[in-house]
Amino acid sequence: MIISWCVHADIMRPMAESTQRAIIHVDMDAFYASVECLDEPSLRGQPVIVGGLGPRGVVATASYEARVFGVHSALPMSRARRLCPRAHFIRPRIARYREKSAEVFAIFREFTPLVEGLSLDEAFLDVSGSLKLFGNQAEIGALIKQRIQQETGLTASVGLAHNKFLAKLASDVQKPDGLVTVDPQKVHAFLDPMPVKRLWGIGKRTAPRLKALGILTIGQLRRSDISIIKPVLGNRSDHFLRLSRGEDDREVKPGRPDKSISHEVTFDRDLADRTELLAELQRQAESVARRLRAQGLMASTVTVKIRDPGFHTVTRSRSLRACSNSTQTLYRMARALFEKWRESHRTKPVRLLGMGVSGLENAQAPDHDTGDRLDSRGEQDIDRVFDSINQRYGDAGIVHGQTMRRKKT
Ligand code: DCP
Ligand code: MG
Repeated sequence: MIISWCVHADIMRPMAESTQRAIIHVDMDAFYASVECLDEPSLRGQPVIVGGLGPRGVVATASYEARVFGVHSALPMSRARRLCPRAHFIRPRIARYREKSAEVFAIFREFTPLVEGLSLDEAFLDVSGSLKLFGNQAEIGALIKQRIQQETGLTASVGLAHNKFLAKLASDVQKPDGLVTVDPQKVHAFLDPMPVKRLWGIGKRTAPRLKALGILTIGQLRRSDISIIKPVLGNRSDHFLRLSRGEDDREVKPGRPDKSISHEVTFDRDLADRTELLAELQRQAESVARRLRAQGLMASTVTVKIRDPGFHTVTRSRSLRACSNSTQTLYRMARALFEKWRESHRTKPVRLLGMGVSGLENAQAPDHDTGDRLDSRGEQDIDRVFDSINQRYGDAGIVHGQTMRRKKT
């Protein structure tokens, strides 16, 4: 029995180990904005900016027509309005983006079970085992792009390479609607001219220190002696040298894009009132818990994020005794974390408040049925009623009492 399984596994093993892997990275173009243009055709070809519309909102994304004006993700919305006043400004509709994301991911899974979602609009695919079925890697890449376009009405940029690192860089170099292959023989030609900050982990702090050593490009890093870079890159020097040579042996790990779910809000004015802050936290717990339940998930850790008017941000996390997706259980933990912070910041106003969950697990896992649930039967029943009403009447159909109070004030 065991022997036959081994033989079978050998036959089934994708060509990965004998030859190189075939990795595809797909990233949707201006994702939120493109979905808005899809649903409202009059927006097509126009500058469209999606993000928070309040006085302190930030840009989630902008259509390529708006990017020409210098608008990009994470820019304060007030600045985006100055840069491109004639743009269409739209509040995000995450539920709708999730629907489109699910359509795109369903297409990925027709080509390979090895799909690793990184976010709603981005995934790695290992198609090493699919080559005989669908054609060579470039053909599969083109086919995926075509099917996304035909079936979802959206465009994607696709990178093809023999590892994740190169595939991800490749999908980015010809955006939007790009299709770029990194030839394994021409890895240095591809990487060498790129700035060092294209390497994962080299950011605003490290790049200037490398620059001081005369290292601006990946090529210059690749040719550097490890003793030169060690004072800056420390025990990660080897890792970065490997990346600079285009080496990366991480596998595509199939899994869901949501490793965490969170909700946060920047208030229009700083808020110091405890009741109002707790009401906001309750609303967030409700939204996060509902998303968990909708995806059949439970979380093991709750995180609260608090930013004060001086932009000092703290996050506080704690694990639950057992996984949960109950609004009240998540809220109780978030409230406890918040109250703990408040003990030492008694009257400090809050600029941003957020809560999130991580350590996500399938709610159907057997230990959850019989396990040590923190949520009472009654609370689970209430959640179910809320979910069904919200499904019929939209997200704000029904909210907990405390949330209601905040909405009225
Ligand atoms: N997003 C966000 N806040 C950010 C960055 C992104 O809310 N700071 C959201 C909006 C994006 C989506 O995530 O539409 C995907 O992020 P990408 O970085 O892939 O950006 P886009 O898909 O919008 O544009 P691109 O064409 O550059 O991929
Ligand atoms: Mg994208």
